[in-house]
Amino acid sequence: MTEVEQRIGELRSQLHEHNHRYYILDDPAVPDVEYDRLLRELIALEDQHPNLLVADSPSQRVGSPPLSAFSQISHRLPMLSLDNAFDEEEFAEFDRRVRERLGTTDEISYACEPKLDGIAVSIVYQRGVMEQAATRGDGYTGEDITHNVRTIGSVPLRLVGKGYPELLEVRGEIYMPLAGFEAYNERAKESGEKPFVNPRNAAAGSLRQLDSRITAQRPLEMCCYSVGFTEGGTLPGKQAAILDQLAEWGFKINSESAVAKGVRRCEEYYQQLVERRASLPYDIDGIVYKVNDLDLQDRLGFVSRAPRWAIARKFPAQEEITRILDIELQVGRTGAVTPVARLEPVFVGGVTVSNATLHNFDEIARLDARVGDKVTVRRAGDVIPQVVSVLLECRSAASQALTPPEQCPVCSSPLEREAEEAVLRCTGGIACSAQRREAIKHFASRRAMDIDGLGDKLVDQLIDAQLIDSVADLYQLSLEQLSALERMGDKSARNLIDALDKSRQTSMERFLFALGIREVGEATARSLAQTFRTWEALASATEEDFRAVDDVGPVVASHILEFLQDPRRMAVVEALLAAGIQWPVVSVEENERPLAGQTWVVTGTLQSMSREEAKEQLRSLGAKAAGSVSAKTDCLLAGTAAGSKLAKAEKLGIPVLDESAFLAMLESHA
Ligand code: 9MJ
Repeated sequence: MTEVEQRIGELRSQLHEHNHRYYILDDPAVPDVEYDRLLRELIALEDQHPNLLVADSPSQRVGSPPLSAFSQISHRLPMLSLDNAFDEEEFAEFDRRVRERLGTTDEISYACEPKLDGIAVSIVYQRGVMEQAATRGDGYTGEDITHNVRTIGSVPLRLVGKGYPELLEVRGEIYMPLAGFEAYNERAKESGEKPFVNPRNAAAGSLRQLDSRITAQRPLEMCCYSVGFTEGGTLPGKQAAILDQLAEWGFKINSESAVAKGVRRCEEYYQQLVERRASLPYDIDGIVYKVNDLDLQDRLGFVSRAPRWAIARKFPAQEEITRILDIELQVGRTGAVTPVARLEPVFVGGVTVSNATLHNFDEIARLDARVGDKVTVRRAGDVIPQVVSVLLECRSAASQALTPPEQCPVCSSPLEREAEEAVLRCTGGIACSAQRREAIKHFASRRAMDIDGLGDKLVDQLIDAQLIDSVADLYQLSLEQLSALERMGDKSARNLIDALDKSRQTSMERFLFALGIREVGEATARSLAQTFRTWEALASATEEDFRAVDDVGPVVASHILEFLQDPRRMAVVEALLAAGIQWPVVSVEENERPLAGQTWVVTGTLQSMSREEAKEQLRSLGAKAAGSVSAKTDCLLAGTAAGSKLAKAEKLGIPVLDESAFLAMLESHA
């Protein structure tokens, strides 16, 4: 072997390993720059020695010159579709048929898997090397998308471990995770390209490229859920064990998969996943239940195009068609004018939706949305409903495009549009009653001053009754004024006064966040509070002082200064401080705090406090509270019913604390 051959071999095996750790284990061993350096070295060597290039080289992930057309591939075993169950009763019916066919009254064990909403593919490995990938097509013949699938990081080009069959066909779903989808669309909109309507279309469009260098730029993932044709080897006899085996060979499998015995347990699995659907990092459109035992699967067999041993329990649709009745303009806390579509009510994503945001006037122009149009509305999880597209073919000839306004619809101040920004903004500031109204709602909200019982409706009621006009007026409210309000009993009035009282004792970061200074979110408020500690110190700081604070750039600094130089806003702050709002001034230096430099993750249900309160406690001890477990996590605080985060922490060997140990730790630092 020449020196070059040897070096190429080393680089390939290092890159395969790094890739597996990054995409499958979520535990990268080297920083991205090091990976890129190794990859560049490999590509350079292969360019100089084209005779040494092989199809499973990690260099092939960057894509290859375009094909002229897709060729067809016949599946060795047909790729079946799934029957659907739309409610619990239909699933129970399916389970009855399964048991009847098997002649048993015993409860059946089902492998339960989230049903990813992507593109089904088949990938063939010969002696552990990826050889061919195809779409499902009509189930018998699909399109050859090998060149594109090779670019997907979570698809192993070469299997790891041992014992895989000589010929192995795996099946799974290629999808675009939500974060990647949103980032892609953001960039597409900025550069004037057409964004994708949903993650599924994004995955389909990305795989339909003849030029795999384009696919390589798209944030796609592949998750395996079954084995198709095999030759020369044996596989476990249970679906769940097959998934574990696939993971050992280097495939990504879904960490939410579980086995449930009997209809009731399957329904519990459904309920907990429906509840968590919105917080998953990818779109799912249901759950696939598969009879776990492969011998039983064989006995059940197939009917026409679908197996008798599996069924897809569908979630409520996340997209529906309805009509725009009107387009109204809302003025937000920072003056941003948001066009909102009033819709003919429609049931979507599990709720009735009658409003959807249109974001801004650029978005209206891009969609070409008009009053009277038929539109597709999407509501995925907790996100606010969106208008995703207009059915132009249904448009009436009389419809008219909307022209952006020049004045605030509430206070008539001129609207302005900042460079690089899509939003129109009311220049009225605190003089605009809409901005004041939203500012009060924000001030009272849970993450801000956390004034218990003071929700949006009550703020509206207080403003409409002319009892308050700015946040400072909240602390002048009397029991008599409140008790006199409609739908407000003496007890509720008392509770609100108590809640207001309680909110006077706060933290500087909550107060700063509550003021609603543009671009000052919770993290920035925290940094500002840690730096300045008192209002006086902050109010007398210079632009330079602000720029020296963590995550404060020139834009944020200018917004803070603008706030401090606005006499009306400063009068409100003075009134709030005079009303008794105060916080303890922490004296411990940042890096002297007991958990300084550590990153913690909180998961599961805690009995003695909310997760948010636990995070606040951790931050007060100097730790950072992160949202997900990674190799960088120092400790996981796990309450009851902790799920995938706990599993991941255990896999990565990260220390886990239960609630009582956590309380003991807090006690020791008190
Ligand atoms: C998806 N889409 O996630 C199946 N699927 O099994 C899972 N699809 C399937 N399994 C047999 N997890 C046919 C389709």
